Amino acid sequence: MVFSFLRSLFGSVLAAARTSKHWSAKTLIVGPFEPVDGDSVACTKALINFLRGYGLEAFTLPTLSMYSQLEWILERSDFHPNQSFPSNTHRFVTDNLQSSYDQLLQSWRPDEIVLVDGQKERLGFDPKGVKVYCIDHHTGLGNDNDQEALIRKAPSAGCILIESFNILEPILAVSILTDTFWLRYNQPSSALKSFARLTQHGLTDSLLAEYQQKLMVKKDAQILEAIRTSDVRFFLDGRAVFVVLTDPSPEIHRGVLGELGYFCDHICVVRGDGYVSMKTSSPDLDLKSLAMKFGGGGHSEVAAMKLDSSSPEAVEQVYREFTRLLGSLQSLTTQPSPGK
Ligand SMILES: [Mn+2]
Repeated sequence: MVFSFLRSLFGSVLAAARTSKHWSAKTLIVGPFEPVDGDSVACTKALINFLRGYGLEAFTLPTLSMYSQLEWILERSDFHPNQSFPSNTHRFVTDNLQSSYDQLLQSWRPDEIVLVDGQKERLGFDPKGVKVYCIDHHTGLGNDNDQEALIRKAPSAGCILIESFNILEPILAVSILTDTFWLRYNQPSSALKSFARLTQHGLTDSLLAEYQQKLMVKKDAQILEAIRTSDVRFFLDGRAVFVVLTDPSPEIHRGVLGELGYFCDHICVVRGDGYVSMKTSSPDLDLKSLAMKFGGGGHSEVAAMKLDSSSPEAVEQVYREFTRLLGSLQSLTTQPSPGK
């Protein structure tokens, strides 16, 4: 008893010494109510491990949703014993965050709630007077570093835990892989620096291989089959693709977009029922105005429309407009530089 009190006291001081933040004796760690992703879940787990390592009390709440490829990260012991779950479950989800929180308060009141990978409006429940501290890398409203938040640009919230709080739990590899799409987007070289720190503190090849295996999304054979049997036209050296699906299923449509998004920068997929969605990674393209010609809308980088019919004529008209738009992009990028 005395020992655990001393451990807790010294833990608090030690933890504070290694970071700019004073950690509370009792902390509830949560991600935003949505999205629940590999960044928010891995950060939650890392902070629980870190604080408990200093003898402090730390728990999390169940989430509104959980992807099956992420549910291995949290364990029963990450939740307060008083939090009730159906006995046959290994999925720690709830359909009411407020009632889960209220249930927790009946037996354990945190000194502080730490929200990782989101800001206060994404807490998703009334904290009932408990102070909330946010750690986030979404800097839409600017940076922040005070008693209530550390918000700054970073590849993932996990990178802020690593760089600013010296939290080097190997599980943070999941945060980095998720938010950089396996080191392809969102400041990948800066993410690599954070990754390197994890490898110096216990992240081994076998651990990383295990994480990656667990994060793998099972391939739906129907999606690969749809790509194999559809009218798929690649152009622009394979960087652009136009697909005509016969299937009207939105699930297949979304799956095909996701799959081809791995290989192509510019995608247009026509669904069996005439719904068309388009996506580009180029800021120089305006897909919205193309969609508007067909009565649709969206954003310049993601847009959609619904054709009156998916007749071959209507589809070919979309194909012509899409390739023409991309042709304008190509002439932009292949223009000879001055002096040549
Ligand atoms: Mn994130």
